[in-house]
Amino acid sequence: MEQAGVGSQFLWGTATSAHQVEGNNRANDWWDWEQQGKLKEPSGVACDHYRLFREDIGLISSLGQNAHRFSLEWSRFEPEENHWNDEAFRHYEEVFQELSRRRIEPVVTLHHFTNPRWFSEKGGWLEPSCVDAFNRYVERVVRAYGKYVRFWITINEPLIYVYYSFYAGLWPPGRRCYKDSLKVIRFLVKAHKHAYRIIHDYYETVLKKPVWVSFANYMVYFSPCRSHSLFDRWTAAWTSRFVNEIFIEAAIGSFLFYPGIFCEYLFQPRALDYLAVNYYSQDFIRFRGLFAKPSMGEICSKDHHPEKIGERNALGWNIYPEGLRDLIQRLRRFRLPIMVSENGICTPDDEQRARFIRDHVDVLGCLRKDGVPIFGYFYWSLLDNFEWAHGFGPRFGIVEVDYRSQERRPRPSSQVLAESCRKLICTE
Ligand code: IFM
Repeated sequence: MEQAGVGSQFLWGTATSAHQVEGNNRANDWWDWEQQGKLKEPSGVACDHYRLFREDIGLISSLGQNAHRFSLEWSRFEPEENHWNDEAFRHYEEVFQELSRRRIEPVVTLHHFTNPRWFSEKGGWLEPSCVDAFNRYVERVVRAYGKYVRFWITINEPLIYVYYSFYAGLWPPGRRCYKDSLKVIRFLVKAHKHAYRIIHDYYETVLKKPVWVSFANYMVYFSPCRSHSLFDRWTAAWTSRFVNEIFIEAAIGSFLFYPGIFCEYLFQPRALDYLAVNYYSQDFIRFRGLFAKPSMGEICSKDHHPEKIGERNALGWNIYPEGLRDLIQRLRRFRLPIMVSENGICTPDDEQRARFIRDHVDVLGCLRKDGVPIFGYFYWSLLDNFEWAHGFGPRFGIVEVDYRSQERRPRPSSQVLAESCRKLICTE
């Protein structure tokens, strides 16, 4: 089955990001933040994946996966402004070669929450020069690795990044400012659009082969806290539109939704070739007041009726596979192929993980039968890893990591992932 122009093979596997698995990413802003004691534990050597990448790729291959999503660490390529590190270029070249030797399709993220220290010290994503700085790096790595890559993800979860780093102040640079948050969203949209153009120009003029570019969109299924309340329902719908679709609308230039804030994107050329969806959970929304700041709704922390909530993961997020169905159905209006670029659960109970995978992949099976062009599924994550401010506590991996010995032990759910994805492919 040709999947809406992206090739015939359904891509499935696992996702990781550099800072969470590689270890010793000393030249980025997260490293500094950790050294300042802002978190309960620092990333340190993490999963030592920078050194153990061959074994880990071997593991991916032995688990039958045909694709792998990972990120390049900008601060390794450019540890000082305009100083490019050959060792980093050689390292990732070896990663791409190993993936290619094992016939594993790479899906490559260019920005996954971390920035080089020098970039942050210059003002980071609040400084207008950020767009050029980011795109200098994009240009270099696209030239270096374009021959290996068909699917790029420019920025991972832009709104999550903005929320934690510029609004809630929990991630570097620790800002708590609504205005700054809007400013950063603008720069991220701009950076994405420039990166999109750079990638397409290079593939069109030099590589002369097709390429697909997107960003990874974090999506939450928002339900009204009190289902009988019109206000809660309306607020949940509004929140969903803002959180789940604002960046997509900006990227495709159809921004009719927030005139005055982002109408500058209206009628700009489309800068999106597929939709990359990161989906984990459901949240309940309660109306606070029409003029409440920063928003008229808030996430309701109240306990809801157990039937309404179902299971939770180890961080207390509500698990709701049906939410994935609804969110993807809504995305159909964009008429773009869809990849689930992250979906996962942190839990000490691997049977719960197996159930989670089955339930979510089943939803994709039904959607595909309905003709929705879903062409990939990536479980988060290959390995247990550094879960940002939560440290190493939450275990997301289908492969268990012993952080003392760096031993890897595939969990039974890794087989469930393989079975579920194969079933999905076979029942076409
Ligand atoms: O670990 C993160 C990842 O970096 C981005 N998406 C959500 C994951 C789980 O919280």
